[in-house]
Amino acid sequence: MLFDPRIPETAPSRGFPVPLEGTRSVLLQASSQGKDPALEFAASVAAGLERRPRSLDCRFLYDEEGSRLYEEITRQPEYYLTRTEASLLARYAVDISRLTGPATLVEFGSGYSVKTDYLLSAYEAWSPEVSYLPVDVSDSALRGAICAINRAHPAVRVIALHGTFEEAFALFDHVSPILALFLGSTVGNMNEEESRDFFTRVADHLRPGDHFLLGVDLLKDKGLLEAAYNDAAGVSAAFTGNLFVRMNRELGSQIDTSGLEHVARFDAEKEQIEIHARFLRAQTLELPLLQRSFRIEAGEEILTEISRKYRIETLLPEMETVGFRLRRLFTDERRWFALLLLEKG
Ligand code: AVJ
Repeated sequence: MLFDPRIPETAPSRGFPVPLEGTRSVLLQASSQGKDPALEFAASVAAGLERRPRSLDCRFLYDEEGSRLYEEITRQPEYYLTRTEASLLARYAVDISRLTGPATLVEFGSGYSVKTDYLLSAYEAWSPEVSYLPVDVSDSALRGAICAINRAHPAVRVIALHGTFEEAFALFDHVSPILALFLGSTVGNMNEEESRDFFTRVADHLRPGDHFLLGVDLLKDKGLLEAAYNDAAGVSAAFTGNLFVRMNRELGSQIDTSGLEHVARFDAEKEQIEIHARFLRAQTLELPLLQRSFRIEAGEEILTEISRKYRIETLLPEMETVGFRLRRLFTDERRWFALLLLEKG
């Protein structure tokens, strides 16, 4: 889905809706977007570099270039996740809409909303005036999504939220019934505790009878998993490197990115892919905003992302514990990916 430059750039707006000219859509800037973003970014980086092992918040991977690179990852032959999930949505969107009945679609981490298309088409059968609330930290991806949806689904009302998942919960009180979407195994970026907290928050903000559609990548052969995160074209490597390009640009961190290597491997015990930037030689990472610098030694690895892989038999009880019951499980013939349609009890 291409970014359409016709979406007007809006004046900086904090906490109030920006109507997008000639459309029925609005782009909301969550309140957190009003604080000093560079200072917040710097503080997060400093905290991560003080941790051992060192790690960075994966949320910052998704600036404009990062969102674009991730979209390119989804088209790589080795990256089966998006393709497999899209085929499930294509096949089952109508079944899903029949199981939930009419609903407002709220999507966490919507990106360019490419896969959501199938669901929007299915829900348009109930009424063409579907409301769709995408939530994402990438402003450019949201604008691209709004534009594409306006074109493909002119009757759909898009209320996009540029902000964190946490800020989306405030919207839940104003819409019902809801189908909350968390697709693409994005939950895999969260550790066990973070995902349990997140699911609890989702359950707490839904009303009985609301639904939650969760897409997860299932545990599979290590070779297939590692190939997906080490594509031959090098897009995954560029995606990891872009975090440092962004830090150089926005924080003045002065890293020579040619001295970094992308390392993604499967940890069989933790059942997760771990992605790192390995420093081929020692470098000093500067954070002038905080007047701090960090010496990174040759061979050191900084964790940029985890991507957890799931077993239905452990995930399902976890979802039940926080207050969901399974309506239906959709999975492909190879059992590579699963969509869980859950109902808030
Ligand atoms: C966006 C979290 C689903 O974990 O597969 C892909 C991110 N990073 N390749 C994933 C990612 C490198 C992706 N998610």
